[in-house]
Amino acid sequence: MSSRRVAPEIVDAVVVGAGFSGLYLLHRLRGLGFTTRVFERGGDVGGTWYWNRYPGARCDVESMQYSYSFDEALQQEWHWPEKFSAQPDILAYASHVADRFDLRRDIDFDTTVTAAHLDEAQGTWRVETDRGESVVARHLVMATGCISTTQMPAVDGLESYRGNTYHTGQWPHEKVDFSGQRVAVIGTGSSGIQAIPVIAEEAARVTVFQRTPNYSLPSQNAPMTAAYEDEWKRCYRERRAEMRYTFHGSLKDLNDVPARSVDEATRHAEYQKRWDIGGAGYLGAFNDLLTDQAANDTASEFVREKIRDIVHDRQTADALCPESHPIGTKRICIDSGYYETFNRDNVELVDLSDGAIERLTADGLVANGRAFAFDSIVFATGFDAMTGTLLAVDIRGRGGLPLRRKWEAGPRTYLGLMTAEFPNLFMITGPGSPSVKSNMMTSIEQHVELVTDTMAHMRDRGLALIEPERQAEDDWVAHVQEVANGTLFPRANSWYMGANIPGKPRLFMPYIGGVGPYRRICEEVVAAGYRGFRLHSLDAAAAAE
Ligand code: N01
Repeated sequence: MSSRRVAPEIVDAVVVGAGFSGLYLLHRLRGLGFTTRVFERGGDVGGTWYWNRYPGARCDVESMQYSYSFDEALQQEWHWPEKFSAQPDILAYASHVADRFDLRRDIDFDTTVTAAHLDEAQGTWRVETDRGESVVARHLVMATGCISTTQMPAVDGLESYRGNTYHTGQWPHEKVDFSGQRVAVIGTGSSGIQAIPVIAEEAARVTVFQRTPNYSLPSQNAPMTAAYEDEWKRCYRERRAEMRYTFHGSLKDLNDVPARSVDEATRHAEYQKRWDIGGAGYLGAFNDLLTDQAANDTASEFVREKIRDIVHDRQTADALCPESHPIGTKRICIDSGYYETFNRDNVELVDLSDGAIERLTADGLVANGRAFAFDSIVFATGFDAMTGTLLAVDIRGRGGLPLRRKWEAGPRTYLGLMTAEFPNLFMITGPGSPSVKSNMMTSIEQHVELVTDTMAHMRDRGLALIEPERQAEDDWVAHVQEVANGTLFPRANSWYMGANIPGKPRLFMPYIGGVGPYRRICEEVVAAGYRGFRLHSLDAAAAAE
């Protein structure tokens, strides 16, 4: 037996993640002639849609807009059955894309990237996986998604509970049958709000534990009509081009006047119209809802009135009415029959605003001093968003600097794309980019194209390394916070602010300056010869040390 060490394979790019970012990256990199390895911790493609299989999981961006635009034939041939797509349909789409472009052959599934260390002398990244493989890459692209590391609350007695536990973000692949069961759902964010109505139809009893009430708007979901689909497909080219420069990366009807520039009846009619249409377009009713508290109050109060109209029990309705944050400053929820579910005999709301889940017991839990028995407990308790997945990998840049240490006080990036001291490490929809404050598909395509074009640019000019200048990064970090501070967003204890994770630095992580304006900034940066980035050959890098 030989003890000779086998040199690790060298590729142009390692991509981490085979969700919508990773799939498009692989397709583009291949087209440009770059050798690529993709590592994916899931058993198949789909990313967030692979993991989030909980009952009722559905996208809250309209199907015709939540899809790739890069291939005309693909967007013409795919049929979405509903206005808002259910998780199985989106996963089927991801799978179709993987088949259509023959992507799976370059993806290692069930493989977690554990470490990535920069080799400064070689200008490469050594990437390690939990399968013991080591790959050397000229570029490392983290396509790990923004909401992919689940968060379990630190509750005493978790191990002692003998029933079934589930997290919405790590749902089993086989059908979970709640028939006849007493089920607890902890958490009332987007996931809980989608799951609760569906679970309530099946289970004997559902008890919802709510720490903070959320605003939820009806999706008014409906089957796709041929006329609507045809119209979109006919206009796809122009509409996609327009979407790229809109504020949210999607086409929404924005009413560009302040809320209090119209009288109360007109305002009410505008809210009602948008409530009836359904979806997040409600927040486009007026142009100052997220910057002016008094304007926001009018939109918040309209939804509270709706809750009180829908929910029969007065005490439950009051408990469901959000008061502690302005509407839209936590991710708005979009539901199918959420508030109506509390009129069912088998559903109970437990308000934790003055209490807490104290501990889990062998047969249930104790909350607000009361003991409950459950067959199953569903944790809809969210994610360590935006940074959790990046920091779970032991990433080390120049001088062995761990990314975790560099980001101790919060993520620092230039354009949400790169971070100084970590050359050739790209993040798709990273912190400091519009990411979760946009139609993710639009933002993913923009970043994938920017990263792959940049790699081609470097190759054509014989440049080995790219990294942000420290000053450009400092200025961008300050700009991201300045823009956020001009809005109502910092007033909410949201995961945008890192507030859901104990000890996480508190700052607004996504860029709220808008998808269109952000894209223009990126275009200007590139046109100005990658302003704010240092592009250089390996020799120049070594000489600069
Ligand atoms: O997670 P969340 P999510 N005791 O963090 C509660 C996207 N998404 O999975 O608000 C009791 O929003 C917590 O309470 P509080 C979307 O971007 C999209 O629902 O912190 N409760 C909160 O109610 C979304 O925003 C779609 O006080 C506890 C809930 O758990 C993001 O994913 C669908 C607790 C967590 O809500 C995350 O949504 C689903 C505790 N110890 C998700 N700890 C669509 O496209 C936490 N909570 C539609």
